[in-house]
Amino acid sequence: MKRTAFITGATSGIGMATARNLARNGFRLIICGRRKGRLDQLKQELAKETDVHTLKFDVRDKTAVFNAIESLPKSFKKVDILINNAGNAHGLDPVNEGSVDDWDAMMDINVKGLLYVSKAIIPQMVERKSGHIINIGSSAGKEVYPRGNVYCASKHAVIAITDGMRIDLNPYDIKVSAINPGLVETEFSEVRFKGDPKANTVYQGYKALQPEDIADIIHFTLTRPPHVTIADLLVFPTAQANSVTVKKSD
Ligand code: NDP
Ligand code: 8X3
Repeated sequence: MKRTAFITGATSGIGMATARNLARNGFRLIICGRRKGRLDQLKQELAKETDVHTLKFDVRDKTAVFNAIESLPKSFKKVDILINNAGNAHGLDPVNEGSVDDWDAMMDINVKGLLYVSKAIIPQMVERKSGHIINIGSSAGKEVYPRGNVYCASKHAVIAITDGMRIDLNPYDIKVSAINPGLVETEFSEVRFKGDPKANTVYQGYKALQPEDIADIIHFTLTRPPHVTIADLLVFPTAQANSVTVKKSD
């Protein structure tokens, strides 16, 4: 029977590539984001391959999260897979110059948003004693780099929450995985730099990971046998050795 995957942040980057990959590979999809036009367009594209339902909500809005998930039609109520992917960096400033609004956005979206969505979906997995949660962390959750401060903190939190979920959900046979990418070429830097042209330079001079690379890894993670859980995976582009060491051509 086809499994149903709930993907947050499916309107762009890693989430969108994952939706495409999973549709191709026979998963049913619930795709989420704030940009309704993009959700509708993606649904139209993927409906040729699988059943797709869209949910428009901001993960920061607790009520909206619970209402959206409660509103799922009967045929989409059973969620087998939760991919907590929605998130971004906002700003790249030293902590003494950082914007409080940026800090709020990162903690509210990357950490609390992930918790709200998880809170709404985990009970049915517990009841059924099955399910798979994949949280998209980051290499920024493994180390702290200059000016990364609060983004790194939010991703360290994602990894800690993932470990906590794996422990607490262990009695219920629920798999919990963290996938932690290094540099992936998406809209991530456009958001981080708020439209500043320096966003364009982040992926220049080397071959960054592509969102499809992460989608492949997510598909691999979801298709291991029942006794195998990918607990925590770190992936870099070959040109990258850690957050600050990237081999670039001149
Ligand atoms: P994109 O900016 O391309 O995509 C981000 C997605 O998150 C969009 O679909 C966006 O949808 C959604 N999103 C952002 N804020 C909210 C919100 N408040 N409520 C609901 N959805 C939201 O970036 P990526 O694909 O790169 O990022 C996906 C994840 O991967 C993030 O968690 C990011 O931290 C992580 N990551 C990215 C890396 C990179 O180098 N690109 C490396 C490591 C991790 P919408 O705007 O429609 O709401
Ligand atoms: C995104 C990768 O290096 O910008 O999580 O933090 S990085």
